[in-house]
Amino acid sequence: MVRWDSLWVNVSAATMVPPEAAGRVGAEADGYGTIRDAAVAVANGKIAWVGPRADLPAEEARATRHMHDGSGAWITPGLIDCHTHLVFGGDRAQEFEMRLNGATYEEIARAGGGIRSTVAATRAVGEDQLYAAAVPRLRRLIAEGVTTVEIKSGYGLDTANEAKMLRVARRLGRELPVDVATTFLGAHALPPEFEGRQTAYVDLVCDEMLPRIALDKLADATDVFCEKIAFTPGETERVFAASAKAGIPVKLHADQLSDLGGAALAAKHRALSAEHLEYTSEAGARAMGAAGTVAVILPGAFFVLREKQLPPIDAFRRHGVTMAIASDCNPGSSPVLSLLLMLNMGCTLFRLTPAEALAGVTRNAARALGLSDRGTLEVGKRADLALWRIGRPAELSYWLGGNPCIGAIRRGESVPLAEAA
Ligand code: DI6
Ligand code: FE
Repeated sequence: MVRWDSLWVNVSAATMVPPEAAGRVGAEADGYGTIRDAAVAVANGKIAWVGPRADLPAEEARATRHMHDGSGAWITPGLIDCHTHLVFGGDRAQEFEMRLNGATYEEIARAGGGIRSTVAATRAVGEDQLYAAAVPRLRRLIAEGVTTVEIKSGYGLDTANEAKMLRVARRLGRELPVDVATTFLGAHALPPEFEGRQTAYVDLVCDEMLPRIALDKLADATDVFCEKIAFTPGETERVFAASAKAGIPVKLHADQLSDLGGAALAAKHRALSAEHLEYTSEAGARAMGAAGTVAVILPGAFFVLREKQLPPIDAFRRHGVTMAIASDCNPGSSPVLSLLLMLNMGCTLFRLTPAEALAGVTRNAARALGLSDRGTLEVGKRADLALWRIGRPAELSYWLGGNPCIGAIRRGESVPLAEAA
């Protein structure tokens, strides 16, 4: 008999197992995999048992080290924010103000502002300062039950500064109670010193940055911003080839501002995910469905940029594309510090159902990161849990503002939320 470390009772569980698997674990096929009057047990950092409390094996339950009375709380998988740029220097509140005075995002980017101004601010600070600036942002996410977060580079744009950003991201994962998945986004923007020499910059990304970052094991994935104001599909393929050579999986910022066929390109290269996707075509959605490439939708950037073009959610549904939602936390297009707010915006702006939205920050976000050990409440998965003072799971998408998270567990250990706030 395995001795359980912790057991939660008097809880309702949104296991987030997909409807087709719900019966197997005694859950409802309601999109949340609900188990009412549930019990969840943890041993050695993993989920050891989950099911209706009435079925709890008596001997293990008695021998459990710590019993927790959930007092009617809901328990879900720990949330996963699978797309952020939350390590950066400075902020862009000033550009926010410029936009409100009439300038467009593209105009600001072409005038050397936008991403480039954050590049200057990121290059200008040392590792400790960059770390200190990121900590409070990450704590805000942790306080909402986030137990895994992805963090991209992309504001360094030279080998030393890209590596600096990724080291800061790794350090956040070591020092804060959250798992950090890192993504190398050297092909985010053309740095000013390469003006007019874009091919030479892509050479640097492929021939110097990627091998160095792979050698130092700084990146779990490689991403590219494929867009008219950034990198072409051809350049994207070069970076993908270099990443494949380094043994690093790929992701893509695709079809955010125009349709360059980014979704199909990501699918062709078996990318873990394609992200943004406002301009993705039916054919792009079909290709993603066939390849199993996850669609990461980012309502924060859509909202902040006041986009009109909606991502093709119905096409994603028709073609069986797995959909995730993320904060895209970045200083330009998505200064977002709340993943729960993204659930609301995913529903309100993109017409996701609340169940789709919650799957988008649990099971499907895990897939977008290639992590098969988390994202649902199932025996053998990591004991990453969030506890909520809510009456039903739809509340996680319903409120704007406020935070009903009353507890989080990561690898079976309690996460201090008060400190995290
Ligand atoms: N798409 C975005 O929305 C962000 N990056 C990207 O590739 C914008 C990043 C920024 O403006 O700083
Ligand atoms: Fe992004």
